[in-house]
Amino acid sequence: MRPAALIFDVDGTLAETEELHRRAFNAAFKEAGLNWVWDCSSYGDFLRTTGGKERIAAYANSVGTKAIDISTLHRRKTEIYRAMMASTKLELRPGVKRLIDIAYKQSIRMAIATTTTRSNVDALIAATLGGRVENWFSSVRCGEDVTHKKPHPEVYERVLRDLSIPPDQCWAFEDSRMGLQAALAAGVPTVVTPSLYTQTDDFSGATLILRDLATPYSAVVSRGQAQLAAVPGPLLALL
Ligand code: XBP
Ligand code: MG
Repeated sequence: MRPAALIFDVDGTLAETEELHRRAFNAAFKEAGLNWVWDCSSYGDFLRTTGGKERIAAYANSVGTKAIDISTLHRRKTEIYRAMMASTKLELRPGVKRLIDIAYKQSIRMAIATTTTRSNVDALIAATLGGRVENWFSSVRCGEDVTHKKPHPEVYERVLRDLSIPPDQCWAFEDSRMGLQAALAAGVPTVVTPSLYTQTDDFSGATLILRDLATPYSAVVSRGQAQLAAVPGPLLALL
């Protein structure tokens, strides 16, 4: 069925941003005099705590550090992330730009449902699609807009309310189990493109699991389930 709206997650779905986030967290920790280093092998587990502030709080708790100002530390991480974004030639994942262009031409509405900080989204869109995020997406809901972050469906519920479109007429695009759970709990059928840190997540319930949005016949195996999908051609020009 032709969708009435496309709802995109940001980190891992529009672009492979998590390495930039990880480096920004580490730089902020160093500046603050903390001897914390989040390496690649642990960061996948840390991502199960969605939201940067929540992730810092969970880590501080796990290592028994009490006296830190999480808001200030996270604000600095966000500044560093934005500076890194400006100096890195980050690209959208394969097929994303084409899909957005097709949806734009066909007047299919587009939205963003993310746990990340709004200014990170502004920076990513300016660096990749160009211009302001509102030029492309008619609803943009971020970490600041919700009380409960993914896997809670709140961010999707807010987007659906903005769009006034029933969930089953939308398609969500996610890269992680946490994101998939949020979209499904809001009733939105979901296409998953696993990213760097989510290759082994369990994507039960996804409508499609694809290597990316450009590659047809992409077989993706996640926790024992394999799907061979022939769809892309950016999602067969939205059917
Ligand atoms: C992924 C996240 C974010 C980022 C860090 O968000 O969980 O927390 O890792 O961003 P999504 P902040 O996949 O929903 O876009 O530090 O700004 O939270
Ligand atoms: Mg994501």
